[in-house]
Amino acid sequence: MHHRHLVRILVLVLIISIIVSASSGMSLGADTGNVFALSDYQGHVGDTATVSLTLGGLVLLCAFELEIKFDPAFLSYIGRTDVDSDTVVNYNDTDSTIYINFVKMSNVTSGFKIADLSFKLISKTEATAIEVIVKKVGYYKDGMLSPENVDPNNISWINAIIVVTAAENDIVYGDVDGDGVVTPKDSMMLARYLAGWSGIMIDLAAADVDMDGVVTPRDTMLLDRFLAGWVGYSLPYNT
Ligand SMILES: [Ca+2]
Ligand SMILES: [Ca+2]
Repeated sequence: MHHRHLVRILVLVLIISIIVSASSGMSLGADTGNVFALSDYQGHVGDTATVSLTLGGLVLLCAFELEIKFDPAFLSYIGRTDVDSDTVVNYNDTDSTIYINFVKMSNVTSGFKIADLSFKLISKTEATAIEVIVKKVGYYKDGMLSPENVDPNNISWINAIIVVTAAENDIVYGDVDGDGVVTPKDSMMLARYLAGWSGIMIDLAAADVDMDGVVTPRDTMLLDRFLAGWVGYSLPYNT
């Protein structure tokens, strides 16, 4: 009886370990192709945003050409700050396009950082994208560059989403949704954000009403007290 119990536990452990290894394999294999990705950023007007351009997925590339486009109404390109020695970065300001060229005599591997690109945040916006466009790719096989062997369906790209909030000295504390006034809607938005609702874009600087650098339920509480007119609760709340 005791022995059978032990066997059952062992079988259970085996099944769990199979599930765990299968799911970790799945997270790696979620993208079976190559992925060019730009990291997201959130900051104030006047800040410098640095986004990393990386290559991930099942990587077998030795050459590629990318175009990176952005909206000059919100961002201005400063330059590249960290770049692989095989990467060439050029910028054309007439069409706000950054041209990335990469050629190496061997294939690069997953998790490869291509370059860091820096932008000045010039105007407030909830979300503006820095778009990656893949023009050409190629990989090395049998000592040959084989651009024709790359299936374009195996290449995907992830744009950066940049959120630009008001300049730091221009923050309306409590104006979580950025419409210029502090209302119960701001409290609702903040509560939803903290509850992890998806698709909630808030002004994190304005939401940090106690200015401790993090947005927490305490900020909601202070905002609610301010909205309810409690004595001594002005925003930002400094104690
Ligand atoms: Ca508001
Ligand atoms: Ca806070």
